[in-house]
Amino acid sequence: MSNVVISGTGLFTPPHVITNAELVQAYNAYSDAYNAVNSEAIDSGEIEILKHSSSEFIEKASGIKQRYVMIKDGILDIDRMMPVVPRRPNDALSITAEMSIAAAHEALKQANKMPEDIDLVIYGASTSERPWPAVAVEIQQALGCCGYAFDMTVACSTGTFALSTAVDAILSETVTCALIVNPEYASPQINYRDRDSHFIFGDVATACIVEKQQTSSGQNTFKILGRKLETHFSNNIRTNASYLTRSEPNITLERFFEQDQFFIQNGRKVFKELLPLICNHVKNQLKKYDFNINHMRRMWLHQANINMNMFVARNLLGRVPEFHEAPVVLDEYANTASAGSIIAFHKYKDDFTPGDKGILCSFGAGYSIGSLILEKL
Ligand code: CO8
Repeated sequence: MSNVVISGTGLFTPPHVITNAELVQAYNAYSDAYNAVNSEAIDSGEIEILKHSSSEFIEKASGIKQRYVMIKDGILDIDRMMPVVPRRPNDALSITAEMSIAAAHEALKQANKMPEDIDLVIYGASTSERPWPAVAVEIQQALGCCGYAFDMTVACSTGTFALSTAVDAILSETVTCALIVNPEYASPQINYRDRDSHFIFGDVATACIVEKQQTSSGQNTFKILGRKLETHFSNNIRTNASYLTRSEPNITLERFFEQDQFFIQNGRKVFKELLPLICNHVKNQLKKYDFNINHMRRMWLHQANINMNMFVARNLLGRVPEFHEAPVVLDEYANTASAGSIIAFHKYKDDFTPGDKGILCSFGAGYSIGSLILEKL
């Protein structure tokens, strides 16, 4: 067991809300217009008619009621269906750096730390605003942190994998205090013309401070008792968005708007294949540290789908969970990829008393699963 702690967390919630009803209204207007323009091809069976989306389906199938977005302009415009994100000059702060810094301020305050106390910044997200210079280095400079910084991605598990990476750096004495930010600027990566996925993601940023127990002076500190990371290759959650797209033969502008340039998943298969992996992962981890699920007051689970979370919690507990045992934030935030389990931890940890334990667990594309057993000090 390590003597490394999470001494602060922070959350940045974007300014705009899009409800299911708004999103469905835009999608349905788009599909009606598409079907009208393509009526002949639809009648001849050349292309398929686009069916309507529905708020009832979205809430029942996913648990999502709304999502936050950084920029709402353009998303509901059926001629665009993409946020209007102005290009920023090179000397302006990146949008995901801005989101990260807002979350970082809250985490630093909670941990009772100054930016100059930080000597590692990890920017972990499912998508990258640009590969270089790393956004983490930009955040390091903007905040005035020391040491070094880098970007990493493990899709939805980036939050837990980044926490674990920070623990390794601290245990190896390379750094003394790490800031991990998980800015998920998902809204420009969603195909709002795709009925199966137009509702899934929202924007958010989270932040965590990780350091040794000896250096921590925050009032809401959690010791990291154990870590377990796991990956298995699967094409069931995928994107082909890549710098290689523009070098494809006969490239056209339309190619950049094909479904594989966004997010593709076989949701049913993900359920079937990932759920047993997650349950075994957590059971094995608890066993390794001589715990069982009854030692855990709470599960801060990845927030992709309510039915998935209820399945995991029910399987582990052997009964239907109470809300406080596996709190849900995806109704308000939607799927926020790597930030989801960290939002749940941030919002639902203040009632813990010293000695209370919980498990922070993320899962998603890869497949990837990451979990940390935490104890309130
Ligand atoms: N409105 C009405 N009906 C719909 C809609 C809609 N919007 N969409 C689909 N339907 C229909 C389907 O066509 C289907 O109809 P039919 O039975 O006639 O064929 C019916 O509803 C049932 O469809 P599904 O079987 O697809 O429905 P599910 O119950 O499986 O629910 C979900 C769909 C909600 C998508 C569900 O499968 C799910 O949430 N799976 C999530 C699994 C998961 O955890 N994925 C992780 C993804 S996140 C991740 O790893 C990070 C990736 C990087 C993120 C990058 C940021 C963008």
